[in-house]
This record gives sequence, structure tokens and C-alpha cells, in this order.
Amino acid sequence: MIKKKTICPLDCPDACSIVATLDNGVITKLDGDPDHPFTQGFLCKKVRSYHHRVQSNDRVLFPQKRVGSKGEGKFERISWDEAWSILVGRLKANRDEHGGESLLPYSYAGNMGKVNFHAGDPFFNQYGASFLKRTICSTAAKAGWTLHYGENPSSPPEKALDAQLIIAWGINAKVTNIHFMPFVVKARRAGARFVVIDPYQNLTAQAADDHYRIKPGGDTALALALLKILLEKNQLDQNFIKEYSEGFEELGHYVDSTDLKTLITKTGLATARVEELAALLASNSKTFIRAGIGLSRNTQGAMSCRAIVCLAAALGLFDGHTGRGALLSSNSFSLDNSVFSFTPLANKSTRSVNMVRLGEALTRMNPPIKSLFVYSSNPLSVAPDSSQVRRGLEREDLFTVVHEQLPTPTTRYADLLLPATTSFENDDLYMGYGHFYMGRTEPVISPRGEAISNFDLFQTLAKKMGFDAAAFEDTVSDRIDLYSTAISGLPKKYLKEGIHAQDIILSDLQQIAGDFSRFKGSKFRFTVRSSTPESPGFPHVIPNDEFDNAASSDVYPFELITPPNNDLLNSTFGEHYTNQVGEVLIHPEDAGPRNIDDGDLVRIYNGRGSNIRSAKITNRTQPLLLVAEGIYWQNDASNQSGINCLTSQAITDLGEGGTFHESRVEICKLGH
Ligand SMILES: Nc1nc2c(c(=O)[nH]1)N[C@H]1C(S)=C(S)[C@@H](COP(=O)(O)OP(=O)(O)OC[C@H]3O[C@@H](n4cnc5c(=O)[nH]c(N)nc54)[C@H](O)[C@@H]3O)O[C@H]1N2
Ligand SMILES: Nc1nc2c(c(=O)[nH]1)N[C@H]1C(S)=C(S)[C@@H](COP(=O)(O)OP(=O)(O)OC[C@H]3O[C@@H](n4cnc5c(=O)[nH]c(N)nc54)[C@H](O)[C@@H]3O)O[C@H]1N2
Ligand SMILES: [Mo]
Repeated sequence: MIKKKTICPLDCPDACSIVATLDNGVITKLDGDPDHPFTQGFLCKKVRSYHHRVQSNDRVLFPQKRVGSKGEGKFERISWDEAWSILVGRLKANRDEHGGESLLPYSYAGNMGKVNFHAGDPFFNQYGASFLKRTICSTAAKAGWTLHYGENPSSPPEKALDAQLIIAWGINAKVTNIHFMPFVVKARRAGARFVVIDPYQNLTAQAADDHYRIKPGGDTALALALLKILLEKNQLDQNFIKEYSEGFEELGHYVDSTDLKTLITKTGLATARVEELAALLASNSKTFIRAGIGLSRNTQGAMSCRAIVCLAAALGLFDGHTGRGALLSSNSFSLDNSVFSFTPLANKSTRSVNMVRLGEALTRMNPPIKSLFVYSSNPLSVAPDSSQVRRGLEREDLFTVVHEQLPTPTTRYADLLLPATTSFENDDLYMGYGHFYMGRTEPVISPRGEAISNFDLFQTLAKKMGFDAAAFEDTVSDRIDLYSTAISGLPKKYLKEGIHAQDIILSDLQQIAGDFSRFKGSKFRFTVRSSTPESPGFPHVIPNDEFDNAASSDVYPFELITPPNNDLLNSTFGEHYTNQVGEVLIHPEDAGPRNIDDGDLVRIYNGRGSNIRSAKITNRTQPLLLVAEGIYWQNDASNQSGINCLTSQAITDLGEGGTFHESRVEICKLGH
């Protein structure tokens, strides 16, 4: 038996260090690395059994070509030679007949390793493909936060250890950031209070001291109401405001002149509860806010992040003092993206396609997309408005290649299906976005079957296409060496000595993170100068497009949010639940009049599509709010594309992100 270390590749703030136990080349056990300061020796439930996925009999192990109709999922094994010839033939013909932009790459974060995440970028730049804006996850939150805070790193999570008050705001930390929880547990043992601000009682709220059941999209109003109360009582941190910020006056004037009742109504909370939260903030100078991306997934989502970061600053939480801070995404190592993506290889800029709007792009774009190259993503399940995505994937004239580890709802539409390695078969570089560490891996096992990594796929394809730029000669080590030169925060010694597997690298930026007294020359900006009506200079309450649309609420009275499920990672691990539809939480007041009993199959629907779920009647949610956790595959022919049939391609106010937590719907018992 031997043990080898690796790093979890999944899209999660924790980027855990893993110890794999091997017996005769087979992984028998996965544990959290006890030596890693953030992993602290434990893994989430999903990843403890990740080796079953790596070693699964269902793995795509060989190249295959489609023999049935699109969507049927019938394939025939072919050789890599034949696969290359189909792929190269098609890509060349497409470029000659329709131009490079007729090819659309589609990838996201199935694998967060920097090398494999960016592996296709040089290839698509050189080819002249349409440019994919990878906005599906955190761009709205980041855009809102950085507008006021700047690009500097956020407060280290370790600061929460010394806090008296910890707020999980729009983050289901027990599910999506579980390695933050030990800090919360320790702080609580020392007397801290842990509160959650979330529309429903998620697992984190169940473990908290208190839960503020906000209306979805109510965060800007709540942050501004708190600011107003604290400003009136002179309980804001005037020292921080004076020393380290600019533009407070305009914001202060606005909250002063705004009616408190109107703000509070928009939060959905009782006045006494908002006052109580303001009092908590006033009496606990050591406050740590852990803000999630969840609250940004609506049409005013960036605004919510703007309001929260301004509240945190007005409380002085960015003064670097013990126990005080706010964290959205750590920004632990800042990257020069042109180096990571080889942007100079593109000899002209090409049209951009927002990945959130894949449905539109595949069905309405002109000139049309003729080839789609999917890797590290399962767009049919994860992209919004999936009925339209499916209509696009069904197009007979569209050539779809999917590079995957396992059959997914998307692979059923592939013309060419190529086998991908898992992170356990690769070497790569990983950095957490919920902490300040990075590390490198080397393969734990050899590639299974004929699987190849994203990196090998695109390096080989480039050569077969006749691309001769030096980038296509790189090995993974060359790429990592190059990347090291473009990462700020990487301690200098790694530039000299190189980055080796097993190194646990702490960012130099951690020392200054979250502390404006140490950000040379940059001030927190409560008001930004570049304002437009959609994006005013300081946070304003602006109605949400779908939630606050009166005409739509007459027809579709329910608000729907679709946050992650504990057992799934976006749609990854959906293979374990192919015969499950997942639950929808509905309040007893709403279930009664609709004759819905616990466990009944229900149809949720709106103008975009419908989805079948099993009803869970519970007052963990609010009246008129449905909560559907998890992107189940729902792979059977009658109900093929899951919960995203209901979500919209509308994008966020800033950052062009997805609005997965803002849909209006109706619900009925199945068969009614
Ligand atoms: N187990 C598991 N872990 C995951 C994932 C997964 O699918 N499963 N996904 C990973 C990925 S890719 C990401 S980006 C992160 C996301 O992780 P988070 O940052 O936690 O974001 P979400 O899970 O989308 O939403 C978090 C919470 O926000 C709440 N919320 C929704 N709308 C609002 C609102 O308007 N206001 C407030 N205050 N709260 C709101 C939701 O109810 C939910 O409880 O998690 C990662 N970790
Ligand atoms: N309704 C709803 N939809 C959502 C969200 C939500 O909260 N609600 N969250 C959104 C968010 S935050 C995100 S980040 C997106 C995520 O969307 P995706 O990035 O598509 O995430 P996954 O569903 O995990 O699918 C990743 C796929 O990549 C494959 N894969 C893993 N590693 C590799 C590799 O090295 N190479 C190749 N070729 N393939 C690999 C996996 O097998 C898996 O099928 O989903 C979004 N969709
Ligand atoms: Mo995400």
C-alpha cells in the first residue's frame, strides 16, 4: 500500500489537499491531508468517494462516434487516428467555408487546474474561434465587489477565528465551503455568534445561532437599511472612513434621504429583526462577513455585493484588526490572464459569446455557429434555459465534439466523443479561492484506457492542424514555469526553485489581505465616478427584472431559486442519481391550497419550460418561494434537461453573470 498526495480539482473555494491510498495501482481510499492548513485532514462526502468515479466502469475510455440520432446516446468505438481525422477535417472545412468564428469553445470548471482549465485557450486563439466569455459563475459578484474594493485580496478566512460575530451572507458554507466551518466552530466555542442571511433555512442556517430569512434579491435593501440605522446612531467606523476611503458622503447622503420602511419592506424581514441585526453589528466590533456568490445570481446581484462590501467598509472591517474582515473570493494569487490564455496568439479579436446565453447562441446567432467544442463542462445541464440549449444541440448541421470523463446529458448530443483523464491522472496547478494556498500535483495513477488530458488534447490537435507557435510545443512543466512568472503573490523562492508537487504554498498577499492600511495608495471607494443609470456611483435599490415584474407575477406567482445540493457539485456526480428528480421545497401555506402532499411529484413551469420534482413541504422556505437544490440530470426522454429548463438567460447588472436564483414559476401536482 502506498500513499500519494493530490488536490481536489472541483470548482469549490476549498481546493483540498488529498491523500490517496493505493493498492496495486488502484485507489482504495481518499482522505483529507492532515498537513494542509485549510483542509485540516478532512474531505467532503462527495470527494471521499471520488475514486469510485475515477475508477468507474462508466468512464469514457475510448474515442467514439455517434451512430444514433442526436440525443439518443448511441456511439461506436473508433481509433484515435480516426477521431483526429474526423476532428481535423471538420475544423479545417468549417474554417475554410464559414470562418474561424463558426467554432465555439464551451468549457468551464470541471477541472480547476490552471493548466487544464486554460489548455484550449491558445488553440482557440490561434484558430480564430468565437471567444467564450466564461461568466457562468462568479463574474457578477467579483464585478460588484471590486468596483468599490479594488483588486486587492479579501480578508483571510482565518480571521473568523477571532471574531465575535460571524455572518454567512448568501453562502451555504456547510455545503459549498465546508472547510470554513471549523473556524466558525472554534469561534463559537470562544463565545462568538454565528448568523446566516439566506432566503431559506439551508444546512448552514440549521447549524447557526440565528437565521435572517431575507427575500431573494433583498440584500441591497438590507445592507442599506443597516447602514442607515448605524449612521443615524453614529455607530459606523469614522476612523476607517476618514483614513482609508473616499466618497462616503454621497452614499451617506443617499441612505439618509431614503425611507427606512421602504428599504425594510424590500428585505422581507420584520423591522425589529433588522434593528436587532444592526445592534449586533454595533456591539460586536469583531465581525467577520463571509459573503457567497449565491446572492449575486439575480439581475441585481452585483449590486447586492456592492452594498455588502460598502457596509463592511463602513463598519471598518477592512482595517486589518484581529477578528475583523469580509471575504467573498480570496483573490489569493492574482493572475495575468493574457499569459494564462495566450491572448497574443489571436491575430484579431473575434466575436464574443456569453456562455450563459448558449441557448441563444446555438439557435439564433448570425452567422451561425457550425461547430461546438465542449470540454470540462456539461452545458445541457448547467446552462440556463436548457430547452433552448437542447434545441441548439439537436441541430443536424451543428458538429459537436465533447471531451468527457463520463457520459452526461450533453454527451448524448455529441457527434464525436473523446475520453478525458481525471485530475488523478494529470499534473497541474491549483489555487483555492476561499483561502490563500496553492499547490501542484503529479499523477496518482496512469491514464485509464485511451483517455487524454485537456492539455494533451489541445497540444496534439494544434500540431495536427499545422499550428506551429512555440506554445504548442510546451510540456505541462513548461506551462507551469511560464505561469509562475505571471502570478503575483507567489513567493520568490518558487520562481528560482520551481514549483514541486507536495509544496503547500502560502500567498505573499495573505499578509496584507483585507487590510487597507497596507494597500499602498489605494482607498476604498464608497462612490465610483463612472456611473450610469444601470450602474450608479454607489449602491441603490433597483427593482429586479423578473422577481419585480408585476405582469409576470400574476401568471407565475412563485419565486424560484436553484442553489447547490450537498451530494452534487453542479452537475458532477449526477451519474449517481440518474433515476432521481430531486426535491423542491414548498411552504405549507402554498402546498395546502394546491392539494400537494409531501413526496408528491409536482410540475414546476413557466414560459421557458417545465421541470418535475418531488415536493418537500416545509417551513424551511418562505411562502411563495420554491427552492430546488441540485442540478439533477433527469436524463430520461420525457424530462431531459432538468432544473435549468426554468432558469433564464438574462444576465446580471454587472459582470454578465447567470441569474440562476431569479425565476418566476407556477407549480402544480403532476397530472393536474
Ligand atoms: N456541494 C456542493 N458544493 C459546491 C457546489 C455544488 O454544486 N455542490 N458548487 C460550487 C460552485 S461552482 C460554486 S460557484 C459555489 C457556490 O457556492 P455559494 O457561494 O454558497 O453560492 P450558491 O450555493 O449559489 O448560493 C448560496 C446561498 O445563497 C442563497 N441565495 C440565493 N439567492 C439569494 C439572495 O438573493 N440573497 C441571499 N442573501 N442569499 C441568496 C441560496 O439560498 C444559498 O443558500 O459552491 C461550490 N461548491
Ligand atoms: N440551476 C443552476 N445552474 C447552475 C448553477 C446553479 O447554482 N443553479 N451554478 C452555476 C455555476 S456556479 C457553475 S460554476 C456552473 C458549472 O458548470 P460546469 O462547469 O459545467 O460544471 P459541472 O456540472 O461540474 O460539469 C463539469 C463537467 O466536466 C467534466 N470534467 C471534469 N474534469 C474534466 C477534465 O479535466 N476534462 C474534461 N474534458 N472534462 C472534465 C466532468 O465530468 C463534468 O461532466 O453551473 C452553473 N449552473
Ligand atoms: Mo460556480
